Amino acid sequence: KKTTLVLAPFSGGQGKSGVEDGPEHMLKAGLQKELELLGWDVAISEPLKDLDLDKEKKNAKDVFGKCKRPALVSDSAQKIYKGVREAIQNKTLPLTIGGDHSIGIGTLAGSLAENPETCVLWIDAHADINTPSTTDSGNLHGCPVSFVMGLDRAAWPPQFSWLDSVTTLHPSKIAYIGLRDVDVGERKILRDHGIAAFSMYHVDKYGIAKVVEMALAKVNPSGTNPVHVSYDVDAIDPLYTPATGTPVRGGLTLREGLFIVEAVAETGNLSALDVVETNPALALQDTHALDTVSAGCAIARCALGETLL
Ligand code: DIR
Ligand code: MN
Ligand code: MN
Ligand code: MN
Repeated sequence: KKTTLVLAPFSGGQGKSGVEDGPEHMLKAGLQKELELLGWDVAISEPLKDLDLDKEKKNAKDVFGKCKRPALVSDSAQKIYKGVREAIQNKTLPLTIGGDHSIGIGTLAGSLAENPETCVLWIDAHADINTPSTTDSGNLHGCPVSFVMGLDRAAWPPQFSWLDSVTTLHPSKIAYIGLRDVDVGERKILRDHGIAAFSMYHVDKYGIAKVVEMALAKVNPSGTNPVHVSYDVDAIDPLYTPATGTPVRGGLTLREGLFIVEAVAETGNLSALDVVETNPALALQDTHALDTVSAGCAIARCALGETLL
């Protein structure tokens, strides 16, 4: 069992600084050792190492229509894309640690390039499926899914043309769990494409075990395809993960949040994991950063089999 920790200390997909420190905090909390104790060989990859993120983030000219920092987001996503591909080519499971969720453009594109059959569970309070036309905030961390699906290419900032050669994600191959803050334009996209979206309503109605079962049955009916889990820590209630950029109350309990990845681990189909949007700088007290970072580490451990005895 081998995994590559792909470090993605990136904040350009949204406006709050501090989310770029997520990877460092998770490593300081002992993530590598924890995974080794579970029997994993752990390699580390730093695809953004040569990028001067501070300098690039201040480039006021990097805008396209409403989109903020398209050149920086695209460049970083492409570097992460290459890092994820390399991890898979090395026969390791890529575990990408963010950073904001715009890095999902790179991680999902990497998975799809290596295996076009890849299906996706997107665990999030938000749908992150705005397009450059529908986005209100202009923050590209609210748009990664639309890029990976190839929606509305005519409206794309030109920098994203490298995605043209990558297999797009078919709408039937993604399911959401944890939604509770979805923009009007996003609702229409979800409906028009018949995308499986399990909101907190469905979690309350059916229970988390049934929801995960339904989500997996929808995206991976044969049960034989690789599953990429892209996990935004804001899916979990801010009681447990307060240090994140866009917290929304009424979320998953910590146990529900961990159960999702435990259940995916149990299928044996997990092919890649992202853990994103941990922002220790937004903690109002010490416990906030610790709780959020330790929840992020627990997501990784559970996905990699900790609770399968
Ligand atoms: C909102 C918020 N839908 C946007 N998205 C967030 O900016 O497009 N995603 N926070 O994680
Ligand atoms: Mn979110
Ligand atoms: Mn919103
Ligand atoms: Mn997200």
